[in-house]
This record gives sequence, C-alpha cells and structure tokens, in this order.
Amino acid sequence: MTDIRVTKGDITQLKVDTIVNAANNSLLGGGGVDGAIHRAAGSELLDECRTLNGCATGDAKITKGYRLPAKHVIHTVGPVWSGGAYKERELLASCYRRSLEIAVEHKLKSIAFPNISTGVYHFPKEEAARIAVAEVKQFVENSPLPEEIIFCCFDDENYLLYQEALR
Ligand code: AR6
Repeated sequence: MTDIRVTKGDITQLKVDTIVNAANNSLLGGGGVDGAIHRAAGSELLDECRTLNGCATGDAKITKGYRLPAKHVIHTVGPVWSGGAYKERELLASCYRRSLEIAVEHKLKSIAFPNISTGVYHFPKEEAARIAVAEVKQFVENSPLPEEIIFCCFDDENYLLYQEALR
C-alpha cells in the first residue's frame, strides 16, 4: 500500500525519485518554489526546460534533477485562481494526476509535491489541500506505484491543512 505523508520544509532538500515543480506555462523559471528548484538544480535544468516548448495548465513534463538530491523534476502548471468558474478545481486535480501518471511511466517509486497554485496563483489553501489529497488517494487505489507520496508544505497553514485533510 502506498505511504502518503506530510512534511514541512524545503522541497529542494528531499532525496526522492522526483519532486514536482509548481511552474508556469513557459517552464522557464519564476519565483516561489519554481525559483528555489531552479537555483538548487543549477543552470542545466533551465537548458533542458528550454527544449520542452512549455506546458499547458493542468499538464506536466519531466526533466532530470541535475544538482538536486532528487533524480527528476516533474514540472506541472497549476491554474491561476480566478474565482472558481474557470475550471480551476479540475485543472488543479489534473496537475496531481498527470504528475503521478508521468511518475508511473518512469517507474518512479517516491514523489514529493509542493502545494501547487497556493502561492502567487492564489488558489484557496483549504480547498487546494482537499483536492490534492482526494486526487492522490483516488490514484493510488488503482496503482501500486509510486510507493511513497509526500506532500511537502512550506508554510504552517498548509502543513496544518494537510494534516487535517489526511486524517
Ligand atoms: N519548498 C516547498 N514549497 C515551497 C518552497 C520550497 N522551497 N517555496 C515556496 N513554496 P508558488 P504557485 C510553497 O508561488 O502558486 C512561480 O513564479 C509556497 O509556500 O511557488 O503554483 C512560477 O513560475 C506555496 O505554498 O507557486 C509560476 O509563475 C507553494 O509552494 C507561479 O509562481 C506554491 O507557491 C506558480 O504559482
């Protein structure tokens, strides 16, 4: 059975098969967790990202991890919260599902997610946590991989919300 857990801290420090990046459509870097991942991975990550031709919102693409302790990075693009009438919930769920699908295609055993869209994209945190946990739980019902799924929370509020959502 898949181990699903919550940790608090910096996702760039995690030694897992893949971390997930909350990127933007260009995949060419930005602030927040995206900036932290590119800084820690080094410039070769940006070089590989330039070959990917961007990524649609709700979809994901994989690269190597370069100088990160993680072997790979799955770059996904969350929705910008615009009030909830623009398929934001479906698109956020799709980010988690597509990231997991790509992890399974590459036979990756451990994956760590940040709290996609809850920073500068302003998705309401409590609902984002519920969507993330529901999507991941549904996925693992039908898949033996990944064996370990970590929700890596950076702020106290998300950390508490995920503990609540996973209870
Ligand atoms: N480790 C784990 N989580 C982090 C880290 C870190 N090192 N740093 C920040 N977070 P955000 P978004 C958390 O804004 O809302 C970028 O510019 C943060 O506390 O990084 O999906 C991209 O290029 C928050 O809970 O991503 C896009 O343009 C969560 O990561 C845009 O931001 C997501 O916050 C994407 O916005």
